[in-house]
Amino acid sequence: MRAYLDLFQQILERGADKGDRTGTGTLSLFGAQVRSDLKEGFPLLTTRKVNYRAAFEEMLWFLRGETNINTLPAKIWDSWADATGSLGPIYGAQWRGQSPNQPIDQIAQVMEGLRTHPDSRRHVVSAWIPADLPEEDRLPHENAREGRMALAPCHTLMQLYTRPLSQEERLSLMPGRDSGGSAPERGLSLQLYQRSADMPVGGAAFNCPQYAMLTHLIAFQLGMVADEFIHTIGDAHIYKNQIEGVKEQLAREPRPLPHLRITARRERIEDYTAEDLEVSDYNPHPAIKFPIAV
Ligand code: UFP
Repeated sequence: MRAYLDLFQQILERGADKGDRTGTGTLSLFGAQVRSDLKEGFPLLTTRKVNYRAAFEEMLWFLRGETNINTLPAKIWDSWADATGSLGPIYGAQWRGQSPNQPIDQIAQVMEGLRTHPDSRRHVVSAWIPADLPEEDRLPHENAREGRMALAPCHTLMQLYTRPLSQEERLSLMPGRDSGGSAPERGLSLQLYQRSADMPVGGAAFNCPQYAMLTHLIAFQLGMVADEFIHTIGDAHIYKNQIEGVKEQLAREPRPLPHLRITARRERIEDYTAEDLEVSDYNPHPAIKFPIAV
C-alpha cells in the first residue's frame, strides 16, 4: 500500500487545483498506476481503519446484478438514489446484462472465457455503456428516476489475465494452502481502469480492496491463484476538505498487510456473501473521518 501513499503525496505536491462537479474543489493528477502483488498480502490501508466489509458487500451486490439501495446493507449509495431506492442501470445491471441497452451477462461470459481460453486477451468487462450514462447537468436521483445511471461508472472497465506460474512460484504457494490438493498452475490478474477516483475515500481505501477481493474470488472459482491487482486511474484526486486527513495518514507508519481467506465454496460467483470472506491480521491505525462529495 506504500504506492498508494506515494500517490497521495504526489497529488498533494503536484496536483492541479481543479474545480469539479460537486463544487468542493480538488487537487488532481491525470494518469496513475498502482500495482499490488496479491501473493504478498491483501491490499488494505493500514494508516487508517477502513470498513472493508462495506466494500466487499458492495462488490457482491454488483455481482448479483443489484441496483437498488434497499438490497445493500452498507449505506454507500443512499444520497444518489431516487425515491424508490433505484440507482438506474449502474454496475450490476451492466455487468449482468440487465439493461435494455446492454443485455449480455458479461460476468458469466468472462468466467466461461477464462475457463475455455485462459490465454485470450479479450477478458474484458465494461460498465461504461454510453446509452445509459447520466446527463451531467442533472442531479443523480433525477437521472435515476429517468432510467439513466445515477452516477457514471467510476470504475469503468476491467481486464482479466491469466499466466502459468513458474515451478518456483507454485512451490512457494504450496504450504498452508486450504485446497488440500495440488498447487494451482495459473495465476489470475485483474487490471481496473478507473476514470475518476476520490483517492483517500474511494480509490485507495475502497475500490482497491474490493477489486482485490474480486480477483481472489474469480481465481478461487477457477482454481487459480490471485496474482496481481493493477489499478490504473484517470483523474486521481483529493478533495480539498480531505487534505488534513490525508496528511495525518502520511505521518503514520504503514503496518504489515492483512490476509484474505475465502472460507466457503459456492457454485456461482453471485452466491458468495460477506460471511464467506475472512480478513485476518488487520491492525490498522485509528479511523479518520472524511467528508464525501455528492
Ligand atoms: N468515486 C470513487 N470510487 C467509487 C465511486 C465514486 O472514487 O467507487 F462510486 C468518486 C470519484 C469522484 C466521485 O470523486 O466519486 C464521482 O464524481 P464524478 O462522476 O464527477 O467523477
